[in-house]
Amino acid sequence: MLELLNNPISTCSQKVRLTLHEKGIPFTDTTLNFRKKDHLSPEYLKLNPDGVVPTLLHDGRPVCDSSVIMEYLDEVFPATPLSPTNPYDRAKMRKWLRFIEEVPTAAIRIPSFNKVFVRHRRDLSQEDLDKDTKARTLRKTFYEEMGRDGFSDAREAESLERLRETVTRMDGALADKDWLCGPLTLADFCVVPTIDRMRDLGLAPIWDDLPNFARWWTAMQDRPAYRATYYEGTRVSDIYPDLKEPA
Ligand SMILES: N[C@@H](CCC(=O)N[C@@H](CS)C(=O)NCC(=O)O)C(=O)O
Repeated sequence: MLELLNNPISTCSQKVRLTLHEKGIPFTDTTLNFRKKDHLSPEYLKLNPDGVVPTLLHDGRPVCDSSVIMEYLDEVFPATPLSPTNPYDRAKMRKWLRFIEEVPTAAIRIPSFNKVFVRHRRDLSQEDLDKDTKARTLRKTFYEEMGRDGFSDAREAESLERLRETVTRMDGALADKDWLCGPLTLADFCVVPTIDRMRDLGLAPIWDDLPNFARWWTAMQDRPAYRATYYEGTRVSDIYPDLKEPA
């Protein structure tokens, strides 16, 4: 009944897997291979014209965009609710969702591509590089800017500043509660993949001085849904061993 077309290391996919596991909803986990460009195939583009993962198939009908999918799942499967019932509190949760999409989710792409994914473009001929860029439905200009050498130092610094702003804002919100909105909601799960990726890229020192944030992060990692989402092969350091910290 539910099939998630996704990729183990994709942060957007992880948001949805966290939600499915937390709510205890069974689903078929189908991997799209980025290297083989499964997500840009004509067949997949019919389901998701943006050519990105994840896409949820619910009884064969596609639902696209990770935050939309999270809210959809919470509406269609109301057991274990992850959204406040009161409209004002729900608006506050959605504000977090929008902020997370606009700021940290966009920001983490820069260090992720600079440190990890750009390596696949380094040895391409100019012709193949242009072909690879043109194939991107949603982010042609992003790939153009990245080129074969990655984003500039200024872009990297700006992204790190935005990530720092995110964890600082979270630390403030968590001063008087366990989760971002009080009870555990979609907002908490929405930001987890960015934080997990930060740690995987060696950026955890950014939150060294933020005790409320650190408490939230420890509690999140204790959840069975977190452990189910991050199986072996879901982190960039699982796939690119040079990213592993020396023992
Ligand atoms: N707004 C979309 C963005 C999805 C997105 O950017 N997915 C990335 C992986 S996290 C992707 O498929 N990238 C493929 C590519 O860059 O070619 C969502 O939240 O679902």
